Amino acid sequence: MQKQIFNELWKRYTAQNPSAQAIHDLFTKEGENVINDHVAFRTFDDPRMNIQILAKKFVKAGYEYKGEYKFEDKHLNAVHLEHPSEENAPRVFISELILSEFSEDFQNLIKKRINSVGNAYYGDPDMIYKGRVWGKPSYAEYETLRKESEYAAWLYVHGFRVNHFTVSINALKKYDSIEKVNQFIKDCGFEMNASGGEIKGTPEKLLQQSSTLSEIIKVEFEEGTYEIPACFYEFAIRYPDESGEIFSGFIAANANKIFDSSNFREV
Ligand code: OOG
Ligand code: NI
Repeated sequence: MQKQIFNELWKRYTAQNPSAQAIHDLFTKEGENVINDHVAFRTFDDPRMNIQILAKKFVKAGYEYKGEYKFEDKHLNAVHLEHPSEENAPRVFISELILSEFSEDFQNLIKKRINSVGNAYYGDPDMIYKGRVWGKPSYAEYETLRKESEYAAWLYVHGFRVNHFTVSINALKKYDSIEKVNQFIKDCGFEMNASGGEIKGTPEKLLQQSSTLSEIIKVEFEEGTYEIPACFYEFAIRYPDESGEIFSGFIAANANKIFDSSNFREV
């Protein structure tokens, strides 16, 4: 059951972000077996669509809540879920924006959009596939949101979809370090997110991560078509702790910089 969920999510993700498929296929051509370490979703903390609502589909498929994280400067809560028995089932990372911590105008703008949607979407376990459910975005609103939160602006335009898939470096043979993976990605012509350094984390912290910069795509706004960042691709390598068990959680300091992969940039 979980395989089908990730196939559906991958289809939508690569249709919008063909560079992820291209990178995946480059690894495959190198003889590598591409396995997903995790996927990530973003949402608002409104009870109609918060973390628990987005997690529904995965809980139904047998996933269990594992870790909890806080990002004070970004005004986010997050959790991660794991499947207890399915081999190679990707972890699922879900974050939510704490709306009450933003200006009144910001909150009103988001609430107006959320309220404009009928009951058809909220609470449906298939909400993870629905993308932006609140109608055509306004570029002026996108810019207003960006002043307070890049995350909010991204979510306002892209809605419920996987924000990134993550290649498990542990499952690669030839590209067995994050340095080798990053070099390969750059040699193939893709840009990496350098926020906080290209490599987030250390072997001592048991998790190292890197990511591409989000793909720039054309989006139709009320005011016309604009090019903005969509989704990125991540690479992660996990190390065993003293007892020999592979670390399975997330590291807030790393994650805080991974979020920046989808920040707005001029192209
Ligand atoms: C999630 C960022 C955090 C990780 O692996 O630490 C993350 C996001 O950008 O939505 O994916
Ligand atoms: Ni990630």
